[in-house]
Amino acid sequence: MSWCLANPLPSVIRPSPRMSLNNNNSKFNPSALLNSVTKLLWGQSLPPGLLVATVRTAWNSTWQLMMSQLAPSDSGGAYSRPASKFRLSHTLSPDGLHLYVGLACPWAHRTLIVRALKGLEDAVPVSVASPGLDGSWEFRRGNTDGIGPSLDKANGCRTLKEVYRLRRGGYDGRSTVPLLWDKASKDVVCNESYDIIHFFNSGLNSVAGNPGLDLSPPQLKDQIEEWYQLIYPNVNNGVYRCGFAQSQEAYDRAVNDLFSTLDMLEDHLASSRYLCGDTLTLVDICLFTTLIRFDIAYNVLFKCTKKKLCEYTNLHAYMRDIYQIPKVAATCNFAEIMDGYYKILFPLNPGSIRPTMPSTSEHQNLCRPHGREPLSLTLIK
Ligand SMILES: N[C@@H](CCC(=O)N[C@@H](CS)C(=O)NCC(=O)O)C(=O)O
Repeated sequence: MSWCLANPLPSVIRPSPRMSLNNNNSKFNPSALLNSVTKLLWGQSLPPGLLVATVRTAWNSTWQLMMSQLAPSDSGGAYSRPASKFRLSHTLSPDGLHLYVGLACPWAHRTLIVRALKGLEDAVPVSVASPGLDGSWEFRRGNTDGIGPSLDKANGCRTLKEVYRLRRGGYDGRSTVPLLWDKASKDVVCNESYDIIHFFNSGLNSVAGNPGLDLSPPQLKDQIEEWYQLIYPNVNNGVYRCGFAQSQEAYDRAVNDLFSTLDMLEDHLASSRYLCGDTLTLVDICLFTTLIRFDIAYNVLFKCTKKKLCEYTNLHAYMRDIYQIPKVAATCNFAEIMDGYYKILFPLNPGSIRPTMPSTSEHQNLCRPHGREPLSLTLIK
């Protein structure tokens, strides 16, 4: 399965190019084979009761097997996200850094936004990976201007796994984005988005185009941390806890945590322009990358169904406010996000059909006035 789960599909259940249902030239067509077998056994049509019962049993067991291997969970069926392996605890030289991202990924999206707001585009070049059919990240030539899928511009690798393996000492764990790479030492510097955004905010001011912007000012650090301790488990990871829950109880808990937090944020944002008052901070960026995916992916695919984000007046306006900050919209690639979720998270959407984009999430709609200026005494720089 894809990004955001533990491991890509094991090769035994990974469709080979010849087996792919999308491959018109394929010689092996599994659905035609299945059709022939059922016709042989039962004539023109299988009795519906038998068909459903058989497929239900087979699918349930396969689904449980896939989910238990791909999305680690506790004994109660609650998703438990593996910790990032490479954390950043020291300062780094600004030379030779390279960022790897995937555009569907909310964690990588944080790093792209902070990179853009701080003016680090020249100092930290980026390679954009795309999810392959087995969910692991690979590099393909893109055809978009701006930030779009690309080849690996730092190491010329074909897959992100190959990049991780280039590091001294090798690597055989999860190959996740975002990944900050150091060309000089040929090593992974960090693969935890929260560390990377803090570093981009304050560690590269000597090479930043916008060094005056501080998204984590000293007087707000404690508040930022308090908000993050609430938002990370209940919203950022909360949507994944809903989508990857493997029991009804785990899902119910996750969905309650998610929506009670969104309700609370909705109240808070009625009188506060950003989470920490008038100042845009890192924790707003962290919340934004989940909100912008909410109605187009999580509401449907992850069963975050109690409400759509567009039903929350303040949260939706807050999201539009951030979307309209110069350079932010250019980091949001809705086609990549929708493909990334609906086409790649196979166990949650086996038919791979990508639903229509809700109109409230379209660019023109996100550009309509948010009306939040009066809440703020000072404007962002
Ligand atoms: N805690 C990490 C999470 C990163 C993460 O889970 N990235 C996903 C994409 S959304 C990924 O690359 N998954 C690939 C895999 O699990 O093999 C962070 O915040 O940077």
